[in-house]
Amino acid sequence: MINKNFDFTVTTTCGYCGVGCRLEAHAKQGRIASISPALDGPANEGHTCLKGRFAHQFTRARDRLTSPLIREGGQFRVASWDEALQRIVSELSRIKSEHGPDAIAGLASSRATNEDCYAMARLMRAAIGTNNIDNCSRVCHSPTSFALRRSFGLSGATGSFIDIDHAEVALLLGVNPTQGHPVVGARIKQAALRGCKLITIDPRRIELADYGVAHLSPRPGTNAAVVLGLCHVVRRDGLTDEQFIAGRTEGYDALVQLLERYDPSAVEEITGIPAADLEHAAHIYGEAQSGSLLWGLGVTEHKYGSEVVQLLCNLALMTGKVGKPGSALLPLRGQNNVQGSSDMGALPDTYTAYRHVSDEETARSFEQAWGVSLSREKGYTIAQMFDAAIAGDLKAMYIFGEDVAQTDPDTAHVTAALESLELVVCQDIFENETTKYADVILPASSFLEKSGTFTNAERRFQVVEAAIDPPGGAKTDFEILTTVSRMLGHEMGFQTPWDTLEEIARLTPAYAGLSRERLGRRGLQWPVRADGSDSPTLYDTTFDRPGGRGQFAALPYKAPGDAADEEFPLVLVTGRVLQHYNAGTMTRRTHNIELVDRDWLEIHPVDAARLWISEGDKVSVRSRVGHTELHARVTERIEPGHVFTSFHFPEARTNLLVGQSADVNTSCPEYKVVAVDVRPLSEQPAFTPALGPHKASARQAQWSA
Ligand SMILES: Nc1nc2c(c(=O)[nH]1)N[C@H]1C(S)=C(S)[C@@H](COP(=O)(O)OP(=O)(O)OC[C@H]3O[C@@H](n4cnc5c(=O)[nH]c(N)nc54)[C@H](O)[C@@H]3O)O[C@H]1N2
Ligand SMILES: Nc1nc2c(c(=O)[nH]1)N[C@H]1C(S)=C(S)[C@@H](COP(=O)(O)OP(=O)(O)OC[C@H]3O[C@@H](n4cnc5c(=O)[nH]c(N)nc54)[C@H](O)[C@@H]3O)O[C@H]1N2
Ligand code: SF4
Ligand SMILES: [Mo]
Repeated sequence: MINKNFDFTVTTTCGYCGVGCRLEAHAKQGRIASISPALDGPANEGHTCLKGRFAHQFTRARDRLTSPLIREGGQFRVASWDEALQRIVSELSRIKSEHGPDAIAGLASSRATNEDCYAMARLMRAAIGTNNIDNCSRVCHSPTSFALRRSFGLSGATGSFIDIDHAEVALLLGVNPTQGHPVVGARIKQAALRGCKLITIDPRRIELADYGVAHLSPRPGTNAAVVLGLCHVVRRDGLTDEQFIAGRTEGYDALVQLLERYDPSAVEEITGIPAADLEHAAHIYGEAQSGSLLWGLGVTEHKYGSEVVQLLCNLALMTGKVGKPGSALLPLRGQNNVQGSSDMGALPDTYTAYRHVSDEETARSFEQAWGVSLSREKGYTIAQMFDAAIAGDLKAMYIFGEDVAQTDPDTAHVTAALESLELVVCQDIFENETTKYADVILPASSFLEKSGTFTNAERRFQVVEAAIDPPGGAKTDFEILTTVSRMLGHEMGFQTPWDTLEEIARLTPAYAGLSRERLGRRGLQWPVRADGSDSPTLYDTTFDRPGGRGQFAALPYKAPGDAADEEFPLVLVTGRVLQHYNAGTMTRRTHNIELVDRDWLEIHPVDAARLWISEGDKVSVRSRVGHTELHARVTERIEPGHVFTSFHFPEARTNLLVGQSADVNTSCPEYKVVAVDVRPLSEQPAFTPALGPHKASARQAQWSA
């Protein structure tokens, strides 16, 4: 408990995005009075964005969950903790004995701490006895994790944000940092103003394009061709680092053969990027002594997202731009702790530090520590959980801090799955779209009300310190998860999150040197060795693969899972805006709502004119799987033929439009390519002209795999 009689300040870590800004939270009489940036925060160096600094009023929103709720006769009623937990434990025990442990699944929250996520994974593995545990990295950067492990060995950025300051060139593919990672966005702007050459590649003219030397605007879903084209030119024009290729890599010959097909004019056919622009960009990157690659969901949330990340790794390997200052590969991981929730083993196939559940030595070490026997079979991914629920094989889901009914693709499928379950438990700080399907709702704590660690997009473990108590009868996630486990008969033996951190370090060689004291104010980047030394730069001498070499991947371009046609002539891309955060539960309850009060549909003036749509009009948006209504914003930032919207407001129901297509290796949804038909609703003209198929789709169809 925090003493409310004193005003005090704690240094903590922001709970919104993966930048990991260090914050000073100033509390007065048990409420957050204000937040300011910590001047020594390594990722933010005295800066924050408007979310970290100002968006904290949600902590005391009137509709915060403050007591457990139980569904009875179709309605929720307030219940005591004892009753709610008893209900959960007796139902889980019944389902386990009737259908086996694999009829139960859990989701860990990438908004919560490493210690919470570790406890959640342990709850599922040890107390329930299943590997059915996943987190929202699945719908986000799981392709990055897969690809980096294949190409280089480890699932994390190869360097740090500070590499941007030392890079001669920064190439951004499918990432929009001034909205999604604003403090990194500002760092990139400053670097560009000091002379760093910026290349942006995005179907939208993102803000950073205005600071760059080249902006390429590919058709959505054609990144593979773009990157293969860049590699083609780099090789053709002798910009490769032959010594690096010979000394530190393998598999180059197969790539060279493949690259022949991707000359700039062939790439122009697929992507729509003028050949000369591609050549210009390839030369800027290839000729530089140092260069960093940054990417986001515009790469990963595609049918071949994981393959495109492997292709980006090719580009870095060919030019020797990895493992040295200024030459980093920086996937801008999304949530405050999505790197950490995955590192902690909240995944269906891996324990901490990505050690496979079938690895005998690892599994035995956890069996010994936890005193139970553990399954060697990998569990369900999120998408498989929903399919199994509909098929009747999955009976219960414990959903900790994830709003799947708003944020997962194909909302109708998700809600059908939730409806088929016998037990849905939601542990959240607010009611959301998913809690509508819950049987029991548990009131939990936000990042300002708990302690532990988050791991940012630089692999940096940083301390989180409570500034205030959870409101009313809400409890910390850590207390709830350890209690449920105890009631199920598995005592974890943790008094505080710091005991959990100690266990994580003890059972994970890659995190062996972690402790609260060593993390101090600046944190440590994994691997953290037993002596406490850490690793800001990976692969400076060898890669983390058998044999120590980086792996080239010869992967051709293949057409995306969806494409525009006569019935659905526009391609919808979805993403985020600066003012709101994912499901929006928190930012919609702050003053940010006065800045942006809805999800807008961005449309190019040419398309708007042809469809008789004006700024602010209400429009109908229909895809192959669903339909919704949005307000139009006419802007030249988007290319003709494409439309864009965000997914922060439940009223917009953006994910009704997204189908089941997903990354071939990781099942990350293809949120970024959805063929749609858009029509005006207000002041409907007598005749509504349909837009003919965009040229892009015809060309893409020729390249279909
Ligand atoms: N303000 C705010 N910040 C956030 C979040 C938030 O909701 N709000 N969410 C956090 C989370 S969870 C995440 S994962 C990150 C995501 O951060 P980003 O990765 O930056 O996410 P997006 O804006 O979804 O997509 C990035 C860009 O990809 C482009 N794109 C789409 N398709 C393609 C394509 O085929 N090729 C190319 N080259 N580009 C394409 C889009 O136009 C968009 O500009 O942000 C985090 N930060
Ligand atoms: N169309 C479309 N859909 C998308 C995307 C896209 O680009 N386009 N992006 C996808 C991506 S990258 C992601 S990561 C997902 C994100 O999707 P989600 O993970 O569902 O979204 P969040 O809003 O980050 O958080 C989910 C829930 O956690 C709760 N919460 C926050 N902090 C805590 C805490 O400390 N404890 C507990 N118990 N609960 C907490 C919030 O109230 C919220 O209900 O959305 C995906 N959905
Ligand atoms: S940039 Fe990200 S981590 Fe930093 S204050 Fe903003 S939301 Fe928080
Ligand atoms: Mo994300």
